[in-house]
Amino acid sequence: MTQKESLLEVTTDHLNTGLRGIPVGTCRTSFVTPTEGVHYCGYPITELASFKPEDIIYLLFNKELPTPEQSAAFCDELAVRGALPDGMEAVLNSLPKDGHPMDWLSIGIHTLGMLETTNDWNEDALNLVARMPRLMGLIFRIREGRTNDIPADDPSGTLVDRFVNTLDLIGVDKEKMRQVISTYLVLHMDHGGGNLSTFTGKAIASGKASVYSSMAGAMNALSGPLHGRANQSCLEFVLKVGTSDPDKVEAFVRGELAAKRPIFGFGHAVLRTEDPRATAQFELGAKICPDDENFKIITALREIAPRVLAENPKISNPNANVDIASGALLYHIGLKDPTYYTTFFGWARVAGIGAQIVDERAVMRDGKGTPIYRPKYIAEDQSLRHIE
Ligand code: AMX
Repeated sequence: MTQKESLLEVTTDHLNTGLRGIPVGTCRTSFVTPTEGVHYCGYPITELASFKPEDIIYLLFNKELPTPEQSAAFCDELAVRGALPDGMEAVLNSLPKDGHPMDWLSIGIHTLGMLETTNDWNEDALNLVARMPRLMGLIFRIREGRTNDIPADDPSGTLVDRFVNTLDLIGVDKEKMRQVISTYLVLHMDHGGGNLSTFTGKAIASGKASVYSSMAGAMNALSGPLHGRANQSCLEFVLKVGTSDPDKVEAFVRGELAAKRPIFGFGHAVLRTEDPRATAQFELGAKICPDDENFKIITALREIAPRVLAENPKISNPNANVDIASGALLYHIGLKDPTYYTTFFGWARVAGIGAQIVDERAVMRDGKGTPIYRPKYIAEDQSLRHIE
């Protein structure tokens, strides 16, 4: 965008709408279209779904996919950055065990910043990316009281390996676990500039709070049931359906709608087709767990719910969204407690939000960065004619 052009005429109708649709900035990492969903740096997500997470993180930070040599060097760089500072475990050990895992994640990230900050945007963002797998694994283990014999971290492993090794669940298929988490991370890393958690993280960073403080705030935003926590609700919904019998599933869907409850895992604010991130997860599920009961339920829902929802002309998109399948896959690999699911979303988003914070702080406006966020609020007792 080189010349001044009007993007939107702001009217009183825009007030108290949560800034919906109001252009406020540019985003270098991703955008969402109604037909192909999210694109990372110009690539539609369908083309990226099978890449390894490290390559997508490289893409988001560098705006180009790495060559094999660059990919190997970046993995080495993450290994060097990956060790958690001393003191982290002691803080996690002191947290209330019944606190929500998202609160643990936020406090964990904040604590990392208190223990060690370089105050360089790019350094801190990449250090945080590299430290997330160990932090995630420790949150699970310490929260669940599995504090004996936690395997030592090996930062030279892949990001996903380091989480799986720290978690060290017995009796699970660790290869499937790696596949599901790897795909999950890639699909969830970024989603444009204006979603609540990304916007919140960038807003906090605009006051020059550290990457860690900004990311902890972003995680708090993500934890809300209308935002990231929808993936927890979605698996709870699937468990409530409880059957893959088509007639019973249809009756269940109609019953929920009659009771004015949402059909979780369907609908989208921007997309007008099935979310390609849902399609990718269905493809993975068909490969690794076609006979899993929850996978059969979501497969039945995918067939039936769009037809039923389409009977309501108000619903702009009756198709499956990203949250329909992720919970069933995480459950299948042995992660049975849905209260943890949003932490995986948060882990993935640390890459996208981190890259966007670096762009806004160190790249935009020829490196000067965007100014501190300061949208205008109109006092209720004043005439609104200022903006008419
Ligand atoms: N079940 C029941 N009602 C639905 C619905 C669904 N799956 N999807 C849309 N609707 C309703 C809306 O609540 C709205 O009703 P209202 O006019 O009475 O307020 C009406 O249909 C029109 O909504 P819309 O313009 O099609 O969508 P939206 O942008 O307002 O909402 C979303 C989008 C995702 C919040 C909504 O589809 C929804 O609540 N889905 C179910 C919950 C869910 O899956 N959340 C995860 C979202 C994950 C993501 O990808 N963002």
